[in-house]
Amino acid sequence: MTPSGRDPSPRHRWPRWATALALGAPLVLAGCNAYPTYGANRGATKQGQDTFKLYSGMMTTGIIIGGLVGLLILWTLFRYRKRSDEMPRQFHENIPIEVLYTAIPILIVAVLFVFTVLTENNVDATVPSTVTAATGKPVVNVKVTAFQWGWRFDYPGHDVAIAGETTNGPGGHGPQMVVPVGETVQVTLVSNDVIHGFYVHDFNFSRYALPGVTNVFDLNVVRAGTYDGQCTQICGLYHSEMLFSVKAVNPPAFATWLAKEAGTGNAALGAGNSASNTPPAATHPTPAQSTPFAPKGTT
Ligand SMILES: [Cu+2]
Repeated sequence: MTPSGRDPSPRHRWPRWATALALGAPLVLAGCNAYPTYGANRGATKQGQDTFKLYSGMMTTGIIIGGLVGLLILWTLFRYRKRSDEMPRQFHENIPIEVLYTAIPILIVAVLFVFTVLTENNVDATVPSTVTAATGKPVVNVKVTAFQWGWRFDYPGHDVAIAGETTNGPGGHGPQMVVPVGETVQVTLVSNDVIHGFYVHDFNFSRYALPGVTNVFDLNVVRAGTYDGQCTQICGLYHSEMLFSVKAVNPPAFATWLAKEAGTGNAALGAGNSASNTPPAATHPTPAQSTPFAPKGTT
């Protein structure tokens, strides 16, 4: 054995279990679909699940790389710690290592970039609204109009509209948009006045509602349930109360609901809702509409 007791070959320095972990962990994670959440929502829509997988994958990659870098730093600290007053070998550069530590980060960023673009394309993809006849897969169209301070959900061709302001509506959570599970819901998002944001936490999804701009996106809800949504752009006095919810039900229940609403001409959401087939009277609350929004404790 040499005086230092070290084997100069680096091949034996990398424990086999570490190699197996570094190479095997991503494969295992990808294979058994066990994406760790890291506190994020798994997504109640196909699009939201795609976003979640990207987030989870990015976090896992970051943790593995961060851990690897930490281990390498520790290893370097111990491996090359000062052992004597003898001057260590002096040299200027190590071209292979420099090429390696430039190429590897570029490769990592490139891979993450590709996954990001693919996910964005999946989330932004919209099926043509004529797809119904072609594939037999229904597309439910909902026109969502944001206004100060509420939401209006129109179901074109069905004579159904739901409009509500701030915290009225089911559970004090604004107007409710009803959609079927397992079908493509195509949302056409517009704003009547200022910039608003259509955001549903459980969908991992947010999109601007811009005056003069029409944003179209698809939602494929995969789990029945009621999901809270809210405006995410500060849009005036009652922005914080500009709530809504999305109720996802099975297709037969949705068809029944749609027929019932079309039959009555009103969206029966319970007392306190300004729900009708006529557009909101004004972009801004009328004096009568404003009453419930009077600042608390001033009456
Ligand atoms: Cu808003």
